[in-house]
Amino acid sequence: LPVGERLERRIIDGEAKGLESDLDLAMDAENGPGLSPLDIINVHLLEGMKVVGERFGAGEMQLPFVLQSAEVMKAAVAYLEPHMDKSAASGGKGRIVLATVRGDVHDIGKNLVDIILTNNGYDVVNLGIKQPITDIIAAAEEHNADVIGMSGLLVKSTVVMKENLLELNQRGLAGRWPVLLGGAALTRAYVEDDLADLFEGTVRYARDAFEGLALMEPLVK
Ligand code: B1M
Repeated sequence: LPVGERLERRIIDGEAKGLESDLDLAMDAENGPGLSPLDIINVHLLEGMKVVGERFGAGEMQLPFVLQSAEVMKAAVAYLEPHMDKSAASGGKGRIVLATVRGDVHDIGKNLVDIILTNNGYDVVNLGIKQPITDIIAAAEEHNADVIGMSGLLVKSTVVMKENLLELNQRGLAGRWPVLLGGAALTRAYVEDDLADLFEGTVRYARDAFEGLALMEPLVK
């Protein structure tokens, strides 16, 4: 198999042995395809995760195997991270407090958002997973954030995000931080029509980490 497809298979099979040499080869322009770390992630690793999600959703893959796939994905991203272009990573463009919402453990996407924003000059305070809105607000206050970012992959998390926005309304904090939302269970319409209607501040949807990056500048202003 070509190295890109091999990497895809590694995610699907949760096979970490030989991962680093395949990643090296994928980045190698002489002996391999010379892909950028981000292309490796976006084209191959995420394709593998997509298959994992489909199989899991169809009951063809059990949870421990999904966990193994997630571990390989995380190891691959951690290995690629130092190879990424950090020429714009000086910080100072604005600060985002980033969290996976209460009840949700999925953090691969959130951590990609962290990497992309950090490498492009934003300061990211990454609170981790299962974060209640009270902790997110406290961190946004403590770090004087410009933006609050919430990630969540469960359908349940889309409800939690709505509750979080209502909590910001209730505390009179809706105008203080614009909110960026992302995660596979959200839709643009849900965020930009339904949630935007009830939130008294600004809320935006990012389909992926790059859309999140593009939205940061107008949100920080
Ligand atoms: Co879970 N899981 N999982 N899981 N898991 C999903 C989400 C699911 C869709 C799988 C399925 O059924 N097909 C399903 C949810 C169904 C639903 O809610 N209707 C599901 C389920 C059911 C569960 C459990 C409940 C299973 C169980 O226990 N029975 C459980 C949940 C526990 C909990 O949260 N309380 C669970 C657990 C797990 C693992 C621990 C095994 C593992 C997570 C490991 C980890 O993250 N550390 C896992 C995984 C890996 C998945 C799938 C297969 C892959 C998720 C992933 O990492 N994708 C997932 C299937 C799917 O998503 N279709 C699934 C890659 C990642 C890069 O994408 O996070 O979407 P994503 O991020 C994208 C964009 O969404 C965006 O940018 C990223 C790319 O650029 N983005 C943002 C994300 N956040 C953003 C924030 C932003 C901006 C953009 O700004 C703030």
